[in-house]
Amino acid sequence: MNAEKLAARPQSGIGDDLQRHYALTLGRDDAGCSHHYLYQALVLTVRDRLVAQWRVTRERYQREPVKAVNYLSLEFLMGRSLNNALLNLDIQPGVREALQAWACDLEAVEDEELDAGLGNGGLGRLAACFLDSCATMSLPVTGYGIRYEYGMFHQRIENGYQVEFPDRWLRHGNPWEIECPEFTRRVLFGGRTEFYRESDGSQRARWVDTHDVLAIPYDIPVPGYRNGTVNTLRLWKAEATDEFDLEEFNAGSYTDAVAAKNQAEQITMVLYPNDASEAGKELRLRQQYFLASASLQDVLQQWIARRGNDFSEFAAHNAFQLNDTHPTVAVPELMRLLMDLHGLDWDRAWAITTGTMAYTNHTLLPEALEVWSVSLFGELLPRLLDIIYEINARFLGEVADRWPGDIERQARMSLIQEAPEPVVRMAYLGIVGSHSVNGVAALHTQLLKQGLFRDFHAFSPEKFNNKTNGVTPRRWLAHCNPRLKALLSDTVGNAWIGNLEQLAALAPRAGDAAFTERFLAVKRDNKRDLAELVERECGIRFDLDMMFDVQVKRIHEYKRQLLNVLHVIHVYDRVQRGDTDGLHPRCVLIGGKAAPGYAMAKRIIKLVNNVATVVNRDPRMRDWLRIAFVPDYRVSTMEVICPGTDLSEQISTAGKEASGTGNMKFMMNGAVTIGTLDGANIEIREAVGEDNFFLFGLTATEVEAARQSCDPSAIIAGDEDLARVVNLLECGHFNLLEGGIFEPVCAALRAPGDPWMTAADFRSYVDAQRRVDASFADRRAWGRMSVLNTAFSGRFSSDRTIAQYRDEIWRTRALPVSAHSPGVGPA
Ligand code: B1H
Repeated sequence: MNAEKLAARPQSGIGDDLQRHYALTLGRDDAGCSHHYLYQALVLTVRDRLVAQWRVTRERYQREPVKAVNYLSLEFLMGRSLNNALLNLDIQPGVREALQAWACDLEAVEDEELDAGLGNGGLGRLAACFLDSCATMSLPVTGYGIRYEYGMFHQRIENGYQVEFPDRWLRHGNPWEIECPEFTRRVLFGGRTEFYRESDGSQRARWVDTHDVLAIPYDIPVPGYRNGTVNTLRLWKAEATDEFDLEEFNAGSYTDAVAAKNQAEQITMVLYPNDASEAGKELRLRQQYFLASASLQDVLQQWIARRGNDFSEFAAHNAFQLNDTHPTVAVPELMRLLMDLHGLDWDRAWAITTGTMAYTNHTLLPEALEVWSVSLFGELLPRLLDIIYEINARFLGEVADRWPGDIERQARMSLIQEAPEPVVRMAYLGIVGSHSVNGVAALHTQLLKQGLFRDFHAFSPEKFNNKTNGVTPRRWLAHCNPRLKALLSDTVGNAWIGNLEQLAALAPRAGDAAFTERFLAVKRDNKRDLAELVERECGIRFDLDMMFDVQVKRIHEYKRQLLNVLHVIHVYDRVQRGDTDGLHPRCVLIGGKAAPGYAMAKRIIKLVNNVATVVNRDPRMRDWLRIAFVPDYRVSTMEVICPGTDLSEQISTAGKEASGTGNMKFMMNGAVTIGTLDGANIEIREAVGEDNFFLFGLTATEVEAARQSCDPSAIIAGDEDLARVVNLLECGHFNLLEGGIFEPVCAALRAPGDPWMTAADFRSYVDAQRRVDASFADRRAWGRMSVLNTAFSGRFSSDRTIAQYRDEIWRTRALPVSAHSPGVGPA
């Protein structure tokens, strides 16, 4: 049947489909409703509808020669998909009605869904928001990633410490995915390069004696917002080849054969849980190459199926966006595929590679800058190492032409760093192999150009551009905050869901007392939901009249959860001393996961929990201060947290947070920010106006200048409040029965030249918090600020970000599915 007809065919009713899937597909008896099976049956019901539109979308893309984009990422932090699909397909009312027959409410069924936690934090969630925007804007964009058996670990808190548990998210199967074994690809590892002469005399290379692994794709539908488009997220699973087994088998050992199978399948077993730091493990490099190679082969095969072996127009019709350096091994891999398998010469292959690749940088932190030891690289991917050497030789030749005799510059810019041991610099490979290099917020891009990538900027300034991050307003407003959604749509109509800039029409209402009261009433109801979550998860009661002050994100020293805790201790100290003048009661919520190997981050979690124990059980604090650490922070908990937050803590050391995206989610939902001039905070403050943002702290330039000479102990001695706080910490007030456990934290705080400048920013932070207290006490003033934050959050929609990628990097255009409205978002 033709796809349009299939999609347009009158569907049987949702209720009937639900019954059918429950009873027949899943084979369950009707007696009593099981939320678990009902969830499965509902997903299948929704998926049937998506599958039909999916095919229409694919055929639409194939009909027109528009450039297709492939977003390569080791992480896609999708969270839950059911509610999002219902919202985008506009079938929520029908589903609610159908569920009445089962005497079940939709929320209970939705709660059955486990988060797809295939990412660490901002970088992975950004990829997920981008997919949503691309589908909503009808752009031909495919996500390529890894189908990890185990996603981000689950965090429990035991005796105040983080304990990690594996995330077996596929335990009950994944009803969203469709396995496509017919598109299996073969990925090569190990072996060696063999050079030979072609019959025409040309020299060629092939990669031989390899150990191969199969890549099986699993496709997940990505629906656009009410536009008939369904894009694809293709995730690869590793499987052993049959020969792999046979080899070992013939050597005589059945058990060795099975073990070898395991080794191949290890590749997609687990997500590396490091946010902003590189472990340098061989398995990680295997994952990276596995993704890059399978995805590139997939795109090339699709091209060949339609165009044959003529690649002259390939770059005009394909683009690859590299999400950080993690997939940049795609650069030499595309060269290899084009030269060794498809017979192109170097220059033609290089033009195609640089013409299709674009690299996004997400961090300036030195510990996150990926390098791979040349020896490991050469063993695992020998043919790629040859190609990298050749890329480097040609590139350094060009550098030498531009700056004759400047040997130092050549050493600085080399893709290979020689000392202390030779390593491949993946970021440089990304830059040299791409036509576009972008940062993720204005300040970040500027710092890249004048710092980390300075030489490369001097060499090819035209490559560098900024794309400030954004988040999808479908999930982060329409779905997660139905009360505010209703109020906004009631006030400015509902077109904001596809064009967030329209929220600016709210601004004139910020001064309208009746409107701000309604806005604050929504906030209060959302605070009730959040308080329920906190009570359920932490056993701590949050009082709705108190300010909800929230910091949720990965735990990292540069994000300065410690500074937040110092402020909490300061408030505790003030209340104890009866110094409550101008103080406003607060409930402080902190949440986030620490990388399992990051001892300091784990100790900071312990500190938050110990401070919480002392504060929450002190009856004098009751009316002033509560603090909770929410365990297992993830996408689905943020969906409850950001609508119920009053104050958003974005307090990283200036120059360290590339962008941040939680800051944008809070802003959309009407939280006011206290923050430094870092990442996208700067643009948030610009958008909302400086009067509606609580600014504190050193600037990035000041941090750079002051760091070396920074003497925290002198600062502590010179600030009475800070001295008292540090004394409470150092005298063991929060660890009376656990001697010395916070010594590393105290030592870091006092370390001369502390790179995080915690002590240096304390005074400024505490002063800003005093201003927050004063504003919060003035209900009208706070309501106004809160409304304006939502009103001016339009530019932080990922639709705006994607429109910029589309026009300035990808140079592609929308292919809206007919009979539906054209793609939304800024033109
Ligand atoms: C960001 C990472 C990251 N930057 C290495 N870098 C990883 C680095 O597994 N690894 O090896 C994983 C993640 N993540 C974040 O990206 C930035 O810190 C945020 O500021 C930014 O908002 C986000 C999205 O651009």
